Amino acid sequence: MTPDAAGSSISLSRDEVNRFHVDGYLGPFTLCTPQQMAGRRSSIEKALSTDSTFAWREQSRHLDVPVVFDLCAHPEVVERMACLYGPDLVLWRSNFFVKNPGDKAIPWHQDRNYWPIEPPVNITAWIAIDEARVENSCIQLLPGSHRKVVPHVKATDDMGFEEMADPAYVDTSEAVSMELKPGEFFLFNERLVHYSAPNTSNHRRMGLAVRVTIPIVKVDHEALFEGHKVIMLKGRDTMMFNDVGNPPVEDGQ
Ligand SMILES: O=C(O)CCC(=O)C(=O)O
Repeated sequence: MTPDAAGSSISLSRDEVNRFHVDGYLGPFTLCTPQQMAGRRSSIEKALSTDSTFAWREQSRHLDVPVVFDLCAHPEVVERMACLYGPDLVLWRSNFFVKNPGDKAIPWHQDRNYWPIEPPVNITAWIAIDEARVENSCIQLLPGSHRKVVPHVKATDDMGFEEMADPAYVDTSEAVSMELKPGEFFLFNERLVHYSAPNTSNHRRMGLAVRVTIPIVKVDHEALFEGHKVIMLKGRDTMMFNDVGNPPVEDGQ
């Protein structure tokens, strides 16, 4: 698939762009129907049961699994990102977040705290592979929290990350639960404070977080993994700061 949907009619209204600036997130949007996502799910599960040639099983599988790359590069995602971050878009990472029944909480955090990119500019599309509801720990977020950088401290043992936003700086009273059907996604900024609760339900919740930046940002490839490369999703690599690779190809092509 050609990721660059030239002439695409997918775009954001001025009101939606303003809302992203005010709230730090936007959505949900539809990438595909739940039935279409069901068709992709078994390929994704198969990929997650095999080792990656690049990193660990759940990270950056867009580099070796075409169905994952196609989700990252989907025009419904890329064209909306372009309305917010401009015409040149660089895919530098993706992560599956698989939350099985009983899995721990992901603490309140800002993504920028953890990332080897400079300056820390990123837009994420979090795509629901499974249904994500409050019961099975959909993402919760704090509208407007992207306006300041929050210090992070060592996380408590009941959390799935090693660091978390300092609770003294986080007011969760206005938290919004981002419930999504399979195939829906939302967009958020690298400073938006977000969280997901322990999965106390009896069903899995899997999502794919697609991390996209712009050419002015230098990615520290070595801090990620050997052989790490970015892939242009749209436009041109105007700065040539990063090692650029190609999308994966289907077996037999
Ligand atoms: O899926 C989750 O539970 C957490 C996701 C997250 O923290 C992220 O996409 O940045």
